[in-house]
Amino acid sequence: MKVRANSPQGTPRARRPGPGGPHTLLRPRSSRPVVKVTVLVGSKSDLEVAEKVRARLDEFHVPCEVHVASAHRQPDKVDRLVHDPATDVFIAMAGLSAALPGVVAARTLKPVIGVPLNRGLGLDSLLSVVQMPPGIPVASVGLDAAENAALLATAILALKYPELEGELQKYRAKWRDEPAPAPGKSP
Ligand code: RP5
Repeated sequence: MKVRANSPQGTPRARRPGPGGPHTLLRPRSSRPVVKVTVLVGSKSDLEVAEKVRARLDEFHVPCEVHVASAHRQPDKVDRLVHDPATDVFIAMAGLSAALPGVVAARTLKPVIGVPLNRGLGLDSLLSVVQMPPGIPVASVGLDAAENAALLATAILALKYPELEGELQKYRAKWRDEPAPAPGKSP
């Protein structure tokens, strides 16, 4: 079967938004939201960073769900969430030994963005996420880097939903006029 460029699983490339306004294709048709990005965090104590991801994705009108699901303490829950067919991109964040991004990546072929959280040494979670063994990749961003995780997820989604390119362009244009914040801080 011939697969068109930018058409995952051979589905036709998403059209530009119609009269319904921006991101028609990202809007749910039924009452149940269509999830595009699923964020998993290892603990309730990680929710603050996850909410920053949600806030950025909300600005881009990208549907997002956040779940607490520890790789060590709730492996069955992680498994259930990873097999949700509505998710296009996963963002997994955890501190300390931070197994969650790798565990999610081991169970799906979809892109997984890992966010190491600055909880113990900092280096512990960073290396746990970055140093994945060959064959099971995780796209790691920096410590607590919620903003970059959301932007990377949006860039991946833009391959399937081209209307998101406009959001990313607007975002970049804003950066040209504003000074960069300190590392790990959202603008
Ligand atoms: C990790 O251990 C979590 O991701 C969290 O960052 C850290 C501490 O967890 P709690 O003791 O707050 O549950 O698994």
